[in-house]
Amino acid sequence: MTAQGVHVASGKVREIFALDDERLALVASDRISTFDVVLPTPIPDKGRVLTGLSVFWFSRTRAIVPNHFLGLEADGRTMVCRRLQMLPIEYVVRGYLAGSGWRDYRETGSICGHELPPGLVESARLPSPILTPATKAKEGHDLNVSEAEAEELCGSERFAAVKAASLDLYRFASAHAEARGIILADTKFELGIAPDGSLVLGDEALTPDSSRFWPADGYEPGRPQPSFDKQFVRDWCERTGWDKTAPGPALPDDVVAGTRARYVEAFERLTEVAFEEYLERPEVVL
Ligand code: Q0Z
Repeated sequence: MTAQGVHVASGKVREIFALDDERLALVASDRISTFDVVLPTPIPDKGRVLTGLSVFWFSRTRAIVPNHFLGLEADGRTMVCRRLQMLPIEYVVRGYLAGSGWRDYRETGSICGHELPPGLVESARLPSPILTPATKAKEGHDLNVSEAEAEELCGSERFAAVKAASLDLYRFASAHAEARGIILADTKFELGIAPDGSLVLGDEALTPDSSRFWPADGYEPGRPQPSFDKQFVRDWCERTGWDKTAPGPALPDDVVAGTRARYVEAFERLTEVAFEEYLERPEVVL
């Protein structure tokens, strides 16, 4: 037991504490992972940027779907939320061809049962956003499943509601981001069921750790796009010749500073709140 409650789970870069039977605290650290390895050097304020962005989106999307957000702690990195029964599937919405979606399309011409037009190139914008559910793997990568399989696992009524909510959230957020120079290529939602049986958006939402953010400036289909936030780190790691197995390399100061600046830039562009102001008054994002 700590001031923050009982530790119940760790992610790569986040921790969850139980405050009581109904409430959890989600704490975003400054750790950063790249090529699936957590690096030994933190990025100052990364956790506060991510928590601030989640809270910003939660406060602006609650009319699309209710969410688990209850409150933001004064540290800017801790979000208090309602405890939910999480669904066994995560809901990825893709507006562009990247990552496992690009790989599946190249190999089969479709993604999670969505037939796509032939001739699309890497990073191409899709004719319309698609939902590509994935099962949550404890270790390693999540497994894409068809909508039919997700429907089996969630129930068809529940699945229809989750699908509509996820696509609506993506359309809202990608339009907001694109108007501010950030392409939201894809994003992952985790939903759960509240004690009253209602569907609720949980976890973090529409952050650079749960999404692919690309700079709209310089977007060019036909090649991989640079990550808005992590590209400095990735490029530097590539140049060191690191074999991408743990432990990762310690980052030099200029790479840390450049990466922090990109997270802060994403925060400021999307929220239109000065990051310094968020640090003083985290509730300004609400
Ligand atoms: C989220 C995760 C993290 C490790 C469980 N509102 C909720 N109710 C019940 N469970 C969760 C939530 Cl958000 C829940 N995760 C993902 C987050 C560290 C794993 F910060 N696991």
